[in-house]
Amino acid sequence: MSQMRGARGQRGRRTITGPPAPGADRAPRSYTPAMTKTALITGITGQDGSYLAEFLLEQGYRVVGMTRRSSTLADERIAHLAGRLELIEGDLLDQASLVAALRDVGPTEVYNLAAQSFVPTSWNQPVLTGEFTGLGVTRMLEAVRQVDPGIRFYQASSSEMFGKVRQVPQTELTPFHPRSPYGVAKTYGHFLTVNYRESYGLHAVSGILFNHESPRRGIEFVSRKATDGAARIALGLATELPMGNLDAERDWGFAGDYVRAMWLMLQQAEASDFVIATGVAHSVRELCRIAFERVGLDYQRHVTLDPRLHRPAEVDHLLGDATRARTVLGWQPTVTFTELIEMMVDADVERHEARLRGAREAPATSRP
Ligand code: NDP
Ligand code: GDR
Repeated sequence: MSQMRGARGQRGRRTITGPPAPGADRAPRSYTPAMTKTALITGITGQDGSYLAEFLLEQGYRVVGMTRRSSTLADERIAHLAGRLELIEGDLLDQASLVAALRDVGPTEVYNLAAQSFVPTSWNQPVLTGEFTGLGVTRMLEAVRQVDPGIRFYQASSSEMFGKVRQVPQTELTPFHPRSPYGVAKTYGHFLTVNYRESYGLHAVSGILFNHESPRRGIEFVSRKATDGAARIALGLATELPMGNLDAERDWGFAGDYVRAMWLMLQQAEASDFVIATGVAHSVRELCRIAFERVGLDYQRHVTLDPRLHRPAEVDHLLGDATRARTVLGWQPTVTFTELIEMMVDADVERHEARLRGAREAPATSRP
């Protein structure tokens, strides 16, 4: 792991080094290079940060990722971008670090992806979620306003803001009714972004993205939990998978498609907000069925119900209408739900098999 930590330069800036990461998979499609542009991405170590960095590098951008200080490394998703990506330290809790990062980097575009993004954690840590996911947006927007109001700003907003939905499908005009401290914090961040656009004329956009997944999705989210669970059970590493509400429905897409939409939003002459979704909803039950079928198993024999995984207030059904993105941005998804889940199962099987091979091939004297 230590070789992933790159040499530190001035003010905590570093360039990562290290081997390609697993899942350096689907290359984004090419657009006209934008040689002079610099993008600063907060949340670079997350799922979306890694796909967005790949996409922007391919467009010819200079890409700088903001990371927070940690005693352990979280570079796994971006290790394959070694030598092409710069990193700078900063934390959404620390206003001065954001101002300094913007001054040092001089970005033309800021993508604010950093957040406490796991909904169940937001009930356990509501104040921290508000600080990161809500007030963090204010700190970033203030930093933009102070350092260079010409910077274009993208805010990672969420379909969780629709919560207890007022209409189906949801569009940019659907009223919000968030159902978790996470959803409430994102709603605050959304309105703050709109407000800074209206108050100060910032080119600030809020992308209202529905669930998007990939082999790099965090293991605690339901899609990855199901694909990893199916892979482990198929390889004899487990026998059952405890799950929560199987009837919840989501509009799931592929993360690689969704980061392209983020970029397209910032290329528009006028800043405005967009819903990004596939327009097709599936249940968690269906997700489990497809994941287990991929490895030749029947989910009903392995998925068990654990009431402790139910949420205090559930979002039952989300379905997005991305007509505006399709007509204004020319955006549309390229990966179907089944293709997405199968891609994730295959990646999890491959990962576990590689680990098992490694364990078998390790010398008998080796210690854990
Ligand atoms: P992840 O949870 O994978 O990544 C979150 C990122 O935020 C990580 O890089 C994390 O860093 C960073 N972060 C958390 N707290 C701080 C902090 N205080 N200061 C600096 N960085 C911090 O999320 P995704 O990539 O899936 O999502 C990206 C964004 O999009 C999030 O804001 C999420 O809420 C939003 N979103 C996601 C959707 C999805 O379906 N994926 C849908 C709609 C919105 P570290 O590695 O140090 O923890
Ligand atoms: P979500 O994603 O809350 O929609 O937020 P998640 O994958 O956690 O849950 C989706 C649905 O699945 C149900 N579910 C389970 N969820 C988890 N995590 N674990 C389980 O065992 C389980 N069983 C059933 C949930 O109840 C829920 O209805 C994601 C995050 O990426 C947010 O940051 C983002 O804003 C939204 O998507 C859009």
